Amino acid sequence: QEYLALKCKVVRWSERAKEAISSSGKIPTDADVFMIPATLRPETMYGQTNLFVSPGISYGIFKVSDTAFYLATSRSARNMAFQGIFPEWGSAPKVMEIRGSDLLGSVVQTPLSAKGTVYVLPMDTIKETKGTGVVTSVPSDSPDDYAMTLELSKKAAFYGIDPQWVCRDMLPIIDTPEYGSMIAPALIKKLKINSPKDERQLQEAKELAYKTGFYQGTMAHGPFAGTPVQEAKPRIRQQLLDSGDAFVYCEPDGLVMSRSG
Ligand code: ZZB
Repeated sequence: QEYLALKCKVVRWSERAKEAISSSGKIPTDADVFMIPATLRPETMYGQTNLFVSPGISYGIFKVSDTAFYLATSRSARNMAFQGIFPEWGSAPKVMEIRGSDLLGSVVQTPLSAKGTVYVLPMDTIKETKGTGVVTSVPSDSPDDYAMTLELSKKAAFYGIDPQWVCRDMLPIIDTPEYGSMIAPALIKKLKINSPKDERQLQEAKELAYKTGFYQGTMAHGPFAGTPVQEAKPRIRQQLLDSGDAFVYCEPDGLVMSRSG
């Protein structure tokens, strides 16, 4: 599987993260730390509204240079080490670990997004064995993200977050003949999905959203508005690579995943 790994620079740490980082003494105060979501949908990046981490996952912070650090799962960093992402081939220099629960409420930049910066929120269904364990939320186009956004806005106290961190305004990013320009909310309604735990229906919704968006979608936002998604997608991906806001992250299926995960 080939993902695009997006570099989301932290602009403000949560109180707990700030404390953990400063007491570790491992990250220079003038260095940038980037949270790294892995995505298959670069064409939806305009509509990012939040960043999701799993409260139960322990993330690593890895040194790329004296002034740049990446935050992702250790499993994904080990894979990155063999893809020329860190200076020394085969090694991912971990400087510290931090729990997802300590990251909630931090603020990060989200490249290409209309919002510019977004809050970090919890998503319990993130799998440690896939991607980087960090997920960028696009509730207009991802049924999982929409279901989680609804859940968080209903139960902020239960999740231990400030309700104001949950972004409620979605942008139309992709237009489709069948589901309009808000495909995720349309599918959640159609398939009667009530919770982020409705795994089977969410899987079905995700597959439908992928297919419909890619084969029938037209961009409704940004410089490629009016262009078919099939054409715009590789161009937006390339734009993110050229600007240095993203890099390619590949995940070998099966073998390496089960060995290191
Ligand atoms: C932004 C985005 C926008 C995504 C969208 C999807 C959609 P897949 O298909 O199962 O391989 N993701 C990435 N890592 C994880 C993880 N560890 N646990 C749970 N979800 C994860 O899933 C790849 C997609 O699932 C990724 O692409 C990411 O969300 C999320 F409009 O990035 B995506 C119809 C889907 N639309």
